[in-house]
Amino acid sequence: MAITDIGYRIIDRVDALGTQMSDTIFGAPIRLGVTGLARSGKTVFITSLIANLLSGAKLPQFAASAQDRIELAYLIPQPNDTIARFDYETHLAQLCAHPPTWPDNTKGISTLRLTLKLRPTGLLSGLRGAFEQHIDIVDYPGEWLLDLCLMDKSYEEWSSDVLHRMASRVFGAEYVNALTNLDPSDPFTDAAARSLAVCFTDYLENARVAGYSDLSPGHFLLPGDMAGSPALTFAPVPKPTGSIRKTFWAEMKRRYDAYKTHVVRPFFRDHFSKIDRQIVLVDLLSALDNGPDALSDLQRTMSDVVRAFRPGQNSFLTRLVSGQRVDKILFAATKADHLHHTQHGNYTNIMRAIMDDALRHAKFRGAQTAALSLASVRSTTEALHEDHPCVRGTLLSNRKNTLSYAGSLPENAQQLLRDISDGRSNWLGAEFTSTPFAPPVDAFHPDRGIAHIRLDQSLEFLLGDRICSDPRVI
Ligand SMILES: Nc1nc2c(ncn2[C@@H]2O[C@H](COP(=O)(O)OP(=O)(O)O)[C@@H](O)[C@H]2O)c(=O)[nH]1
Ligand SMILES: [Mg+2]
Repeated sequence: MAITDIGYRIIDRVDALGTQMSDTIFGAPIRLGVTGLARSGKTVFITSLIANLLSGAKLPQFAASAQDRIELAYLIPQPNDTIARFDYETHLAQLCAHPPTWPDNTKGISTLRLTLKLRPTGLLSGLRGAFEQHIDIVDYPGEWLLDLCLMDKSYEEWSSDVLHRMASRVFGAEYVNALTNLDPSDPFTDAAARSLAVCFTDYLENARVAGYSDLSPGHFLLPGDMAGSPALTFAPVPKPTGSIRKTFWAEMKRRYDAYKTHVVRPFFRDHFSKIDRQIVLVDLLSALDNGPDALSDLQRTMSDVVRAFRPGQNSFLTRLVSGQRVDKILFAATKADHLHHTQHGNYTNIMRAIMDDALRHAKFRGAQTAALSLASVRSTTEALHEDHPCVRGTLLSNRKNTLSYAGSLPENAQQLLRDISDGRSNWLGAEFTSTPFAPPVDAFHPDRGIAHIRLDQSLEFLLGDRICSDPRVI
């Protein structure tokens, strides 16, 4: 069945139910944030979530589905006119192509409104028709959350921190060299600003490739629709000693402040502060594969990410989200289909240990949190090879069907944390690999949706209570 046919089929089903809709009661919309660093699996997660709900697939761990309470799921126009629509149809078409491909990289924020028509429960179930629950899904880069730390930092402090970290990184040499050719007390020129900003963006890209996660300003690598604007054309420069009036440095400072005012603040005010439920996706297996340094960096970044969910720690955020707060946060290690199910428990334990540490550092209280491991699109099958629990799938690199063993994840995650604190460059007595798999052929079935691992359990944690209680009438 073509994707467009699926769309029409859903519209037909909505039309058929149209007459019963008139007495529908609406629950308050649930705003579900989906975030994570680049390549953590946000686009694939949202695509699979929508495909599974629209197709009416059975989701045994999602009570509303297991109890057959979802009469219908459909997409309607989003209420927010100012952000891109999540391009569900194109992403699904890519997964369904022959050969199937993963969705293209996305570089900004997008949203989609999914509506569930639900059969009521409890005392009212015999008296009342179905009610509608809107779910506004908001996909945004986790890197943007890291910009929160800029709100309390002056340009001078930020520049000095960045230049200090850069000095110890080999790939920082090019930027350091570019700075030696520049006198910050010279008058400002646009050409110099642009070339320095490009050089600084290259540095951030190299830092990302090397596995570092301190990549703010978050919009440099993921600019959304602000690419090329002056607010995104600045870079760290040391303060000149003399007067700063009309200097290159002064204009860089002005642009840094403009970035905070016109880029960071609107994101937190217009989008982030409105979220009530949040899933944070983490490509934990890649970090394990890259070694103790990468896992330690991920752990530090996660501490910075969760700070955004604890408004009390930041005066700017406290003012924005007074009264409104995220009340459930799920931390999910993605791509669990790279591992045999016997390892999933250990994978989840590592996710939990990383977050325990991050939450403790943020002195986090308030929202209910949980950790699990999931695969949005299951791309492998399980196999045993010489007593090793393996998975089999098509490698993304050469499209060959291959047996893969990701390594044996330790039962006790503290062992990994010890390797980090001992400053080891490799894991002690362990090795992990996370070779990327291609999506499976015919990943999507019009009635059965997309095979996944624990996507339904994630939905139950994130939405279950709001969907199973009677709606708050608005
Ligand atoms: N095997 C497997 N790979 C996945 C899964 N989800 C994401 N990936 C891989 O991770 C890449 C990045 O996913 P994407 O959703 O685009 O990440 P985003 O940048 O956070 O939106 C994809 O291109 C896939 O290679 C999954 O459930 N299983
Ligand atoms: Mg994406």
